[in-house]
Amino acid sequence: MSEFPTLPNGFVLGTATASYQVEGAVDEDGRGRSVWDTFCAEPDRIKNGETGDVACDHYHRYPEDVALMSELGMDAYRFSIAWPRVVPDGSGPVNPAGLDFYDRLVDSLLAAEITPAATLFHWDLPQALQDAGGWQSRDTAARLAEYATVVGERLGDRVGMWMPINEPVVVTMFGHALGVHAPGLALGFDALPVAHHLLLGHGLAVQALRAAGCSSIGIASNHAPTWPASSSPEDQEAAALYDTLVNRLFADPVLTGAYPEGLAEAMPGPVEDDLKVISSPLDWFGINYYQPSLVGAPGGGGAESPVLEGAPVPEGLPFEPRQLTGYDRTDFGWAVVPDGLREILVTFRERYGDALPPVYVTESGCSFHDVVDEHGQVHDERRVAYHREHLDAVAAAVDAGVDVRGYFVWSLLDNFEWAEGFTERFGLVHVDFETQHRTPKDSYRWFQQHLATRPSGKS
Ligand code: PNW
Repeated sequence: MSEFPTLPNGFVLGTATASYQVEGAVDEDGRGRSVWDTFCAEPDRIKNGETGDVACDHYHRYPEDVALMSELGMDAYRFSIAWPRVVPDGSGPVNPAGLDFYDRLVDSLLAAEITPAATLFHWDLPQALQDAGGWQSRDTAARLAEYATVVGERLGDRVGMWMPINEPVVVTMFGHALGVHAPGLALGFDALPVAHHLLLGHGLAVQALRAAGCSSIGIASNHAPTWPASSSPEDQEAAALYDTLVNRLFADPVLTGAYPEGLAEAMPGPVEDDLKVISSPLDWFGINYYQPSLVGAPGGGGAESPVLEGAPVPEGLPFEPRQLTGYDRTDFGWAVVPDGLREILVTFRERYGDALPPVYVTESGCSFHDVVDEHGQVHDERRVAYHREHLDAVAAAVDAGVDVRGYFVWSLLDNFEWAEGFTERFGLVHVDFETQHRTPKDSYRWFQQHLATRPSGKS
């Protein structure tokens, strides 16, 4: 098997999942409904009509999954807490059984010497809050902070890293502008207030976690280098606008306390005081990376993006996502561009300078339609190459002066991939969704072998 990249001492390696994608048990122990339960029950939303009702049954099988992590030997595990398990109606009474589940999970991770890294909101908003306006309503930000207090007070003494929100840009774009994720709203540019409320929720939750005594607080925000389709001024301008909307709209307020030029006016104002909350200091900044975006001016033909595949590309946009050609692709159709990870890390360092705290790659991964062969093996050498090359890209960013502290593989397990259902498999561990049998893939073995011989042991 191929050589393992050289990473700084103490570099954290971890795996990642999210509650709705792995837990199942949606009606158990007092869990309330989430927007994803509702969305999956609507016709034609999810490939093959699949749902997260059972998913990986992780709610019941977490001891087996923690044992798999323990044998893998990684330092950390990033999971998300299901808001509707802990606060079934999104505000008001707390469900003790929901908190107990995460308490057990955290304790078993610690017993296995794995650092728990918790996300508070990885998209499963309580349906009751959606009924009250969801992220279109400013109140939802305050509800997130209340829930953060509840969780922080219970788990703050044991969780090693905290992230209030996963990928605000995907919630805004996919959930509210395009309508391909829950809650399925296709508001176009009218989705911009959602971005502000998510950011405000992030800031208020950061403050709530700190007040509850939690340490090491960050964010998991997806970012991608944005490449103009050509050197024409029209394509450059379109790409710059896209970069502003998908990268800077979320990172600028958090890291600099200001919206990119022209965007503050689009937000439900006045935003000045909110920006002070949104820019509450972070201990680290998490970047989820999958692939670069190629963007041109509208009307260039080929208005198609692998990222938006299956989604209608709305008419009248001032930019046009294009197909990136000339790269290998995953079975999901996403381009494999390891150097894009180095580029976005270096861009963040250049763009934000000392305002950028230490960085973690909070997600990186690839979907292949893996099958278990007759010997019970999964030979996913393309995933081995993917992670080796992306870790090499991290090492190159470190050499270029970016303070990158860790890398989380998306994902530990094959799981419910949102609108794609169970078709896309990102795991280091194969899951048979009929039997729930777990099969470690060759990529799992590759990490395991390296980790077993790591000179410094666990970091
Ligand atoms: C992330 N894009 O979502 C999420 O955090 C995970 O829950 C998800 O399973 C994983 O990536 C793989 O999709 C993304 O279009 C969804 O650029 C879409 C994009 C990026 C990340």
